[in-house]
Amino acid sequence: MKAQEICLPSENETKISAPPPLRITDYFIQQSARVEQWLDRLLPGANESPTTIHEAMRYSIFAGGKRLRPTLVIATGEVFGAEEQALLPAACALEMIHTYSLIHDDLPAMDNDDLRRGRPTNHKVYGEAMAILAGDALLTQAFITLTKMRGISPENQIRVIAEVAEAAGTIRALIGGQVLDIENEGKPATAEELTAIHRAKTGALIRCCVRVGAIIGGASESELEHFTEYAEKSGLAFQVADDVLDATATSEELGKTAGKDEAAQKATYVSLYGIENARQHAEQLYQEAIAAVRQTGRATERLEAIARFIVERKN
Ligand code: GRG
Repeated sequence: MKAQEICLPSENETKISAPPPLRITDYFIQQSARVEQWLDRLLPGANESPTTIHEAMRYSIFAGGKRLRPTLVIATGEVFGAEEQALLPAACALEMIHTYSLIHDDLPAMDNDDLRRGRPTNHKVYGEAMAILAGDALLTQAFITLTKMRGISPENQIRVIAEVAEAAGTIRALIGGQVLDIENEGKPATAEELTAIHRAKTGALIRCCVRVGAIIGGASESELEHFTEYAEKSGLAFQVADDVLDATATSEELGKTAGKDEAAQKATYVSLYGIENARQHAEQLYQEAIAAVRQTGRATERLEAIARFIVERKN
């Protein structure tokens, strides 16, 4: 309900004050706790043999993190009143894939990083071989997890599995984006090339989260298009904000090494546009994202607040 539509109660009516709307940071805290409970149940226990791999998987997944991707699945599903028993396994599967990509991204053969989510990276603790396997195992566990969805039709479950597999793959997707990123290292990139890399490397998974939430909720094809546009704009805004943070925040604030882009002479939105223009670009993407989702006529305030969070976040 919009503010101007709220009717004041007459004097003899009992005043029942509505609970204040949940602040988006509180919503993230709530959903993170919920996701972590489910992750704990969905992952093999740390005492399960062979214990080293299960410890390594759990080390990175329970190291913190904003839980943006699972929160997007849940918030989108909630727009349609989707079932928890379907939404939460999907949300956890996407967090497992995201965490696998972070473990592999930090490896010496990739970004060679020592710090992630405020802790030593997986390979620093468990060694390179175990970190590779922990990433592989999280990716595999994600698909096991998707078979555990309940309260969803078999057709929609298969659609969800296909969406996730494609987003983690090579064509305009996670691995493909990483390949483009590696091949463009040390070369100047145009805005179009940079956008193509980020649409794939970062954007595909974010897009997938929103689409999966909408599919589980039973969105119509036209609704799915609007939600997809929201997700694509938000995904790019996420990456622009990430480039700004890499240039402006400290490693302590980020929980990962700051200033890496400039040190590696990487093409970023900041190197292309400068910090202020990059911020404005993120703001414009945010406006486009919320305009897209509002076209559904659904109650999308929470998704709009998440898009705002994406551009204003501090880590
Ligand atoms: C190596 C075969 C193989 C596949 C992996 C490494 C990889 C493919 C893709 C890289 C994906 C990647 C690391 C993209 C960067 C996206 C990004 C800015 C991630 C950080 O996300 P946040 O800020 O992290 O949401 P938290 O820790 O909060 O979850």
